[in-house]
Amino acid sequence: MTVANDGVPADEFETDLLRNLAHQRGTTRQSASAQDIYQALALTVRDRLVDRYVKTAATYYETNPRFVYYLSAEYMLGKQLPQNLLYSGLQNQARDALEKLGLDPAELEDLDVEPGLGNGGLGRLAACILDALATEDIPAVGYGIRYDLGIFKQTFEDGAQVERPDDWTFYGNPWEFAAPDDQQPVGFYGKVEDGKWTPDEIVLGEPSHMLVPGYGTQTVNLIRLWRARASRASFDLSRFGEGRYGEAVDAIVRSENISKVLYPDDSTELGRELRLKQQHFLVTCALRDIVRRYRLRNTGWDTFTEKVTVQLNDTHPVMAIAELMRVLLDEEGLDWDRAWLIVRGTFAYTCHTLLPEALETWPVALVERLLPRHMEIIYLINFHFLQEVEQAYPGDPGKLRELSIIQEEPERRVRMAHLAVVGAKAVNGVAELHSKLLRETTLRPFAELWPERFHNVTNGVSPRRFMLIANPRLTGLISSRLGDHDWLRDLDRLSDLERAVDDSAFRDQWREVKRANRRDLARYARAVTGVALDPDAMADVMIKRFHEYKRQLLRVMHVITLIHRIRRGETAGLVPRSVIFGGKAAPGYYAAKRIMRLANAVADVVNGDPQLSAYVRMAFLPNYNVSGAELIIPAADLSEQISLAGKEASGTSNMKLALNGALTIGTLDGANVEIRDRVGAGNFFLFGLDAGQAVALKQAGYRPRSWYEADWELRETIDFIATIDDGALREIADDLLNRDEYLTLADYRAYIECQDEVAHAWEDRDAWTRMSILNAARSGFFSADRTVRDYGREIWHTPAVPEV
Ligand code: GLG
Repeated sequence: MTVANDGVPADEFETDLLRNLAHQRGTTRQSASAQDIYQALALTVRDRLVDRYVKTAATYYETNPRFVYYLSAEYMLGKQLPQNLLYSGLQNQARDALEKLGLDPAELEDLDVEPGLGNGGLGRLAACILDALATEDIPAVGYGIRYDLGIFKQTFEDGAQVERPDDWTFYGNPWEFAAPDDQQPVGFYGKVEDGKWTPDEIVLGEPSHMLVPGYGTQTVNLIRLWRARASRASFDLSRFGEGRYGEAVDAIVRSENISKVLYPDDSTELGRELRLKQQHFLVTCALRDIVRRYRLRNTGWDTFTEKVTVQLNDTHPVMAIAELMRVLLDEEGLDWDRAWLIVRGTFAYTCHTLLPEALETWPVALVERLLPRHMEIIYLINFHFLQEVEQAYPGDPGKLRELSIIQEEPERRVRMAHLAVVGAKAVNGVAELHSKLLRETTLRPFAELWPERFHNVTNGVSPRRFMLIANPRLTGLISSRLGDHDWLRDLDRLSDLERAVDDSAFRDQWREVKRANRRDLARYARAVTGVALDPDAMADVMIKRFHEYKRQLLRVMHVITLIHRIRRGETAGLVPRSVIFGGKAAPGYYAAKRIMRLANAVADVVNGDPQLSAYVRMAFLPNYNVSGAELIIPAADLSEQISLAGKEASGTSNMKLALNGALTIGTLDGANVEIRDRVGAGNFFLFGLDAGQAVALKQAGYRPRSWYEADWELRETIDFIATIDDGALREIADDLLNRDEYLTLADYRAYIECQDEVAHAWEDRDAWTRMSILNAARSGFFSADRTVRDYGREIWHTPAVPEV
């Protein structure tokens, strides 16, 4: 497809490419490796974006706007090459130039490595938000950690997840600019005397930045990632001289471990300490950079909150509140009240969970040892805060205990979410239901104290990443219908597709696109798993992190139910399905990994038996990541969003799938609620308990075994799990019968019946296509552009700054 281009003729691009090959890679066309060509190509594209960045920076200097600084421990950026080619409008020139040189663009794209600097939804949301900020011309910088090893690579051995390191920069990363001369010192440990901190260990934070272009605009923003470096004196030459090579680099390794891996295993004391070190490292580097940038354009502290707003993506960067206080008090000499006013005017906090166990807390003893001055400051913040609580609720020690930043029992810990709410001007949840439940449950005492501080900003996704890049066929079809492709930055325009629903030729084309996408997916699935999917079967997709609350187990239980029905010959009403799973489990999360093993075992059963595979085939696609999402989502017909209601904050794959015309089968959880409201109840398969019913059932004393006893098909399903192997998977069945924390048994029957409805609906393919089109047409709201506009209006108050 064609998008606005920079008017660079192909031969000019070719000249630049060859020049980069010579000047940057020091090689010639004849002797260049594929990696050389890839790097030269990336640099040629990057050069064009730099030209735009220079103009954006000039505009920002001239207008001195308020900046949004987005602090996140995770970013799942996705491949940069296809995005930057599209955003710079260079893809045609690049393709022509490569073809002239006898090179295959697809092969080069394979060499582009996706920086997997995140775990799941939270990290990908951060990437979508940066994309939208630039597209909306909002001055912004994203801050994060440049982990040497990103999210592990997942493979399966005997059905079990195996993790391997992801050395994503092994051949170098052409998209980043390192700035070793801009290192920032970060202190740890040590002592505090008279309010002055002398750290024992200093690690250097070295920034590098990547460009974040907006789509259909000239704006290019930055993401700045920090890696830990040991100071120069860290190498122990005398030890080395004595042949003690390992010890000679001990200090270097210790310092540099801080940015070695994404989310180090925190099941050990040392792992937890490393994790807290990472958080402090990120916020110290980011704040130093933010203050430096502020001073480039302003003087004094009076205008700081007018020019700076910092969004904290979950609790991971919340130590920034104590760190900015420290900078203002200890380095800048401000008094407490003034410093606090500035801090309170600077930060806003996004909460991404409802699970109380997911709200971070740190042992006071650990914080005291690692960051003694920060601990003092947190105590002081708490002291002032509890005075305010005492005024609001005189003589109510229960309130003090409930709200305090410090948890006393069973161990003294710092509650990071409490620190965040106390130190921020605004707090938001990520979907309507989530924000409501935050106010009513997880953060209720705060919402009662400061109702005005609480907001909702429903998540959104980048239509560029998940439609234009992921699904060029559907994007092309929509553009031909809407007359242009500007809808990619004005997603509400998708509503114009409603009129196309009655056009049978359009419906045929829509179906053909889906089929072609399923064919691509089948080819991929065959290559990586050996499973032959039928491109005409319904692509029934569940892609997300493996977590018990998301209930991948329920999905597998439906497949087991189908196995029994088919074997009994009850095939009336069944339709052929490709059941597709993608997702990783935290390496130490035993229960989630057990569910994966079950899924793989069930896949072997159905794929290995022709009687079964006539109706169900199952592929668990390994190493699900952004690139995997780009392949799976366009092919999907059915989107599985089946978490226990009240557990999923928002979900974002639900939005990506609906935008690409998948119908949702789901509970009233997270953003499912808003998706259903928008696409219409008739175009959404709803089942199961709602959040209130789930809580009530638990309170009434949930006995999963009685559900088992009352439903013979459920019994058959669970008995199958108990006997599928020689015992290990039996634990799943035992757990379901005795505990079933996420009410799987209670929702089983409703889910199975709903899946029967799905199958019935699929039989009328034309009616399904109508519903599919309506899902896309009515999902424009779920653009990340809308999300950042909501943040802008409700929280940041940042006007857009298009280039002057
Ligand atoms: C979370 C939640 C998801 C949410 C995502 C982005 O679990 O429901 O969609 O953040 O807000 N911790 C997460 O990944």
